[in-house]
Amino acid sequence: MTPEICPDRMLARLAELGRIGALEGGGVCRLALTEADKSGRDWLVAGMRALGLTVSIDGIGNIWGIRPGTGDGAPVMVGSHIDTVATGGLYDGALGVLAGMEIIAALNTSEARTQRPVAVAAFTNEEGARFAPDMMGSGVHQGALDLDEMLAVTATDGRGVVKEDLDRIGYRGDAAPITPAAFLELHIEQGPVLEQDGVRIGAVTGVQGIHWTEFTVHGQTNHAGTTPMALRRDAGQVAMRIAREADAIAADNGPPQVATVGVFEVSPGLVNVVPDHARLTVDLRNTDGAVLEAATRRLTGFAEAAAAEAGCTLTHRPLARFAPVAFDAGLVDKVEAAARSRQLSVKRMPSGAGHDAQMFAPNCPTAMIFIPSHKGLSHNVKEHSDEADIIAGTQVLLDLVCDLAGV
Ligand code: HGY
Ligand code: MN
Ligand code: MN
Ligand code: MN
Repeated sequence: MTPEICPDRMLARLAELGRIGALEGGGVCRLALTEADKSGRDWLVAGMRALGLTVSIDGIGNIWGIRPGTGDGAPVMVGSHIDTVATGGLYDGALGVLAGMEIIAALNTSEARTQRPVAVAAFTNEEGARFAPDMMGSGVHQGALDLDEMLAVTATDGRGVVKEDLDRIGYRGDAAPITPAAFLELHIEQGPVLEQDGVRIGAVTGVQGIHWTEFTVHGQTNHAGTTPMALRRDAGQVAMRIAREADAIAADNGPPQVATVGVFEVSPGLVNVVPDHARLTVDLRNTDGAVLEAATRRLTGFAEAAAAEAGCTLTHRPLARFAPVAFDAGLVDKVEAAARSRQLSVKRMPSGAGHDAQMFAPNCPTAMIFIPSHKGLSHNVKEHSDEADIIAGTQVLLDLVCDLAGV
């Protein structure tokens, strides 16, 4: 019997996971290694076991379940993440993991045997919202990030350390990482392109480069009324200038350059006190690695000069440095062909967002499938994708898994 997706079962799982960490009024918050993340992990592991999968957990808390094949070669792996940002939606990450669960269920129901084993994975801390960098779990799993270094990472809010939080939620395992025969990730586009173009499926060609930098500025508190501007050492003004420079870089480089100041703190935060401390993060991205490197050099050089000019001291540290990644051309072709064979419109496109798949690309044939995001919204509680697109994306993923794993 040919394995078929059961739409109701797939949508029910998405709704069920969406209730874990659900926010009043909609949306989800399952920040990495929090109690909500633990609850999501517990639910997922139970679901994997109920599907008969052999579950493994590695040293950074990545979870994967394997359905055996008739042969014992490397598995075809599908996966993504179940951690979210604080203003998360139902689909970012969850879609790719739960589509994998649905594929296992479809294989089980049809009693199909695959030549290769099939694995479903959920990677730790893809978002990087609490602990930078993002794609932490998949980066360690695939050798792009060092396990001990990542275990020692302190939360950007200063509250928590990866290793302690992993131990607290009981997800620091010892399974050896695996390199699959191929890695596929189904994900919402998180941008406006597919919806604007009226296209159902994105055959993702690669992921743009990502540079995150944290700047910390120290100046001197002083009286807002009595201190002449020339005598101030105003950390807040320096931070604002750095933020404006990030904006200027995006304007000067033009698309696809993007720049985001996501964290911006000044202290002591009092109306009549010149700030003596500021901390900000800048997220720069570009599909061109050389342009991105130059952008980061321009920003850090500007920051150092601005601080010196204002009589402040400045430190900066990289929170993430990921070069652009291209996916396997043959596999991207297969994504396109699989969509077409289901009479789904499809277009090739790069990913603006980072994804776990980018960590597998250097080590095995890797590709991604996008479905449209309503109004291009994501990292927003109103994140939405149509049920028909969710099912279509899952069916394309199933067809690719059956092809690659040999049903
Ligand atoms: O930042 C990103 O692109 C991803 O959502 N972690
Ligand atoms: Mn994601
Ligand atoms: Mn995300
Ligand atoms: Mn992502």
